[in-house]
Amino acid sequence: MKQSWLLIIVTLSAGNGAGLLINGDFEQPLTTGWSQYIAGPGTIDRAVDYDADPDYEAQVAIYTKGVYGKLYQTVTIPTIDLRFSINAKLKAFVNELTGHWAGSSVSIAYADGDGRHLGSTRICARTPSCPWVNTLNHHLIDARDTLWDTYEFDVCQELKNLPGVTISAIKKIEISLYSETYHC
Ligand SMILES: [Ca+2]
Repeated sequence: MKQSWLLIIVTLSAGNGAGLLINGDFEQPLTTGWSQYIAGPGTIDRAVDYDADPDYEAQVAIYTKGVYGKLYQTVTIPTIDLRFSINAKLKAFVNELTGHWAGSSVSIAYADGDGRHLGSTRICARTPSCPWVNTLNHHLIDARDTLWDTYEFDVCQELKNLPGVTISAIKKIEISLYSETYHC
C-alpha cells in the first residue's frame, strides 16, 4: 500500500504580494527552506516528472502502517492579512477498511510566538476511518479529487472557520505537507 501527496507550489503572501515562504516552488533542494521528518518506510523527495510541467514538484509518500512523514516550514507572519495558495495532488488509500486508515494533507497550522499550535486548516484526502475531524480549532477542507488542483484562501477569512483560535495570538504559521497511516 502506498499513499502520498504531491505538491507543485505553495505560496503564502502578504497583501503587497510579497512571498513569505522560502523555496515554495521546490526548484531548489528540499534542504533549502524546508525541514523534514519521516518515521518508517516512505519517501520525501522532489522530481520534475510528478507533473508534466518542466518544473519540480515535492512528494511525501508513506508505504506502510503506523507511519507518518512531514515536510514543513515555519514563518513568522507580519499580519494575518495573507493569501494562501497551493497546487497539490492528494491521495490516501488503504488495502482494507476495517481498523485501518490513511490521510494525506497540506496543513496550515496557526501558532503563537513560541511556536505552539493554536489550530489548523488541513486540506486533505482521508479514508473513512481517518480520525481527522472538524473542531473549534481545526478545519478540514476535503480534496476535490485525486488530480492536480489549486486550493487558495485568505487567511483572515479562513480563521472564521476556527472560532476556538485567538486570532491576536497568531504570530507564526507552519505549512506542512503531511501523510499518516494506521495499520495499513
Ligand atoms: Ca514537473
